[in-house]
Amino acid sequence: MNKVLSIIFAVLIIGGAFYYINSDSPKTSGGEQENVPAQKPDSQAVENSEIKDGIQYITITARGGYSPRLSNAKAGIPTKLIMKTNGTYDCSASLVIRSLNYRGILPNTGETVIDAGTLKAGDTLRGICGMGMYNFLVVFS
Ligand SMILES: [Cu+2]
Repeated sequence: MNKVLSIIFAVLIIGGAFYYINSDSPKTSGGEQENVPAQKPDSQAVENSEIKDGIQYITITARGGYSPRLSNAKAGIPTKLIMKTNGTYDCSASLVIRSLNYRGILPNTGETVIDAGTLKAGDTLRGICGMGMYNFLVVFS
C-alpha cells in the first residue's frame, strides 16, 4: 500500500513540475508577437490558405508584426490576401506590398481583402509595414 502511495506522489510531483515549466514559459512574451524567436522556414509555414469558388485566400494577421511570416500558396490560381487586424495599433497596420502597388492603412480591427492576381510558380508576395520593420512573405509554387 505504501508503495502505491509513493508512486502516486511521484506522479503528482512530476506532473506538477511539468505544469510549472509549461505555465512559466509563455510569460516571457508579453502579449506582443514580434519577439517570437526566429524559426526554421518549415515550421513557420502553417495552413493559412483556403481555396473557395476558384479563388485562393491567404489569411495574414497584422498585430505587432505579421503572422505567419512565411506562407505557402499555389501558383496559377486567382489569389486574394485577407489581412486581419484585431486591436492593431502598431505600425503593422500600415501595409505596403510593392509588387501590387498596394499601400494602405488597415482598420484597427477588421479584415481587408487585397487582390493579388494570379501568380506564377516562384513568384513571391512581400508585405512590409510602413516603417520597414515588419514583413511577411508568401511563396507561390
Ligand atoms: Cu513598422
